[in-house]
Amino acid sequence: MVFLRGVSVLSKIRSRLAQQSATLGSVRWLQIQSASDLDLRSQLKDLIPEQQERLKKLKSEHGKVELGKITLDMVIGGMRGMTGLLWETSLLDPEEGIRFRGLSIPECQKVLPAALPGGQPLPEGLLWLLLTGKVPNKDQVDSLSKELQSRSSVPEYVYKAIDALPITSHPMTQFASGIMALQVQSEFQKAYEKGISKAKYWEPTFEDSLNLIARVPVVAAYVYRRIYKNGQIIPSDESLDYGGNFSHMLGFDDPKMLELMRLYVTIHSDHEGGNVSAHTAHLVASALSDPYLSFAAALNGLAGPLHGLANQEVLLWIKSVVEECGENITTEQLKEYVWKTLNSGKVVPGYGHGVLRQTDPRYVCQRDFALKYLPDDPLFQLVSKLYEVVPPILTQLGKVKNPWPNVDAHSGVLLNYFGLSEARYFTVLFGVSRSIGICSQLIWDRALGLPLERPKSVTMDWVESFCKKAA
Ligand code: NMX
Ligand code: MLT
Repeated sequence: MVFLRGVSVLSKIRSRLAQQSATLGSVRWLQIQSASDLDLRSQLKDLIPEQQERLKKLKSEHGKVELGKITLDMVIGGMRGMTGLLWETSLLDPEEGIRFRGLSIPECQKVLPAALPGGQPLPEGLLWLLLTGKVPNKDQVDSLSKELQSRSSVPEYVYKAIDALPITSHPMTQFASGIMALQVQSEFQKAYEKGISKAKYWEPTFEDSLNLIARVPVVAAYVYRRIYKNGQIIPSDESLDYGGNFSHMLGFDDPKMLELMRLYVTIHSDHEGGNVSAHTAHLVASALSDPYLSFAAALNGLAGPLHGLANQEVLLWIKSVVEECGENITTEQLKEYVWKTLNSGKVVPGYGHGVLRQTDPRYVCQRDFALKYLPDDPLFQLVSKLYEVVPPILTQLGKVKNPWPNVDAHSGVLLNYFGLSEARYFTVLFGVSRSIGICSQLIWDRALGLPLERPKSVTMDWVESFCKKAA
């Protein structure tokens, strides 16, 4: 029954999304562009002054408007529900999930250019959308694909830096170290050392960001092949798009896996600004650390099990269920297994969220993908069974604010089906995807002149005396 409730939640979300897509044409900024505007940088150059003016006006006209109340619960509760950041590229609604520049995932699947007719969106298209707020046409996306290809060369010392680590180091450690080594080529750092004016900060940030986005899949594929495929590196295929080529460099050429990678990168790219990785990047970049330094810091947050590492934890946990109880596990056995996990003081990975209060639409679109391409896969069936079993148990605990699955509950079984079965590697895929959202916003951070982030902290003594006075 709970599963049916889940399904009815899915269909509610779908019908709401369908309604919203009907109103798509009325979204003010949404424009399908003409084929002549192929240069992303010059598009941004045109957009920046108008957005700077917009922010200036907001500050001068509404700077003192209160956006909410700050309670002690918020201060000691991880700032949940506290509005504290400007993040232009996406916005998360607790009930309906993420919107990229106003577009939901199904809307992106509908309007963003694809590699195949009716196929999954190309991540380059999403990058264009996040940066400009405009839906690109196929020519623009192809041109951006080529531009990223042309920026994708990785210096030899990056591989050497990774090779200096034991092969047993966690893939995220190797990946983040590779990103730090890429920093040697930062254009922002060079420009700052030469004394660049504030008004131009966004330009080397743009260069670093595009270079970084272009190079992360190459570094990530190197880490994968180094650890799991005896260091046999697969060269890039320049005829392929960003997501397709990433899958190819990892060693997976099944056209369905290429489609999965395009979907995967698109949906993991951005999740507004408060999540640990995005917020970390924004904070570090606010000190004018360049995009490489900021993104490497973000990756270290993503590597935590309550954030991006949950995708690793989910597949390992699912495999431990199968190992202990077999693939044909009954609902009763599965319930017992979930309770065993909870009673040993662990969380059920892939369930719950800091903001979402419904099934994550990123879970929904991955489920749709599985229903289309791998409906009979035993691990997919187990994931579906978990959707039936876990939410009522978490609800029964009485403290979990969102008992529904998040993005990580589904990604592992899809990758595993196509042969990418090394769970410890999964968070690197999340990291590659997140470079797109984070770097897009970092360009806007510098274009809008956002300041150093420095919230106030207090001690318990301070709180006690404040509360005494307030009583
Ligand atoms: N299993 C068991 N307990 C849970 C779960 C879960 N899946 N989710 C929340 N809780 C507990 C949580 O640990 C806390 O317990 P306590 O008061 O004893 O510390 C209580 O419920 C209240 O937590 P919430 O307010 O519901 O959740 P919060 O916003 O603090 O945390 C997560 C959100 C995502 C960290 C939490 O739901 C979780 O640990 N989930 C499992 C890990 C996971 O899937 N993370 C991936 C999130 C998505 N991503 O990619 O980043
Ligand atoms: C994310 O994609 O960053 C996660 O869902 C976590 C979050 O939004 O807090």
